[in-house]
Amino acid sequence: MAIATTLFDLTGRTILITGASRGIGFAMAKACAEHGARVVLNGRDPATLAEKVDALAAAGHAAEGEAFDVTDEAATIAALDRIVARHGALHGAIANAGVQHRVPVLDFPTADFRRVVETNLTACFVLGREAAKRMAATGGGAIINTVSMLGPIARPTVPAYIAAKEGLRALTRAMAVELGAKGIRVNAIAPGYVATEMNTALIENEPFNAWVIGRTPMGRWAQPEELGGAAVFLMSPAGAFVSGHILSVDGAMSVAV
Ligand code: GCO
Repeated sequence: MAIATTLFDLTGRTILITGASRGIGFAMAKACAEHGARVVLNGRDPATLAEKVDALAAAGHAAEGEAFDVTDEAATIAALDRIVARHGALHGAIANAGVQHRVPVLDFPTADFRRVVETNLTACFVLGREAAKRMAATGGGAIINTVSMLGPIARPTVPAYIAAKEGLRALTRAMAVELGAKGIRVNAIAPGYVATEMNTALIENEPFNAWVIGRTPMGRWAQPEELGGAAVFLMSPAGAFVSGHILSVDGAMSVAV
């Protein structure tokens, strides 16, 4: 007989997810909403964001949008203040927004390196710090950073992405150790190769596609929806004593030679 449990219940929790107009971010937002959370989706383009918010609302979920560029610190702070003003508290934040830039390292422009680090690392720091301030004021919360399988291991032509994502792993641990006393947990999710828009060029590149399929013990790309459960777990009572953790969702690719 199934036992009713609140272990993965997010009812009553307000959770902001950045980069939620598509891909992993939208999948995480949808999964959290399906487990009872009020989700606040972030994206840069208001129209695209509204389509996704409307889709979740049409399915009966509590969903709203906050369009801003995560590299704009003032806009990030203003959005967090609006969320707390509307709902009284922020219980969760998923710093998921990220960019990719693929150029061989010897040709990699400094400006592009700075841009990738700004979005994939610094913006996550700002969101985490500002979210944590607000969470601390209302009893605590949970932060998740979307890192990558890449970081501890690397592949050619994505040096900025790898550096930023590895730095974000370290930032996750740094914030976890400082914020535990305030009732705030900080974890990361490390996706492997996921079939998202950011990776379309890779999927359509037959040799690369074959390499991913061959190097992944589960023999395929992940679907974005397969990242949702990890976010629910780390946001929910089931993860109540999990902090400083990097949760891999990569089909065992990172542990295979
Ligand atoms: C790439 C991909 C990767 C994936 C993911 C792998 O160019 O290799 O974009 O970075 O997105 O991060 O874990």
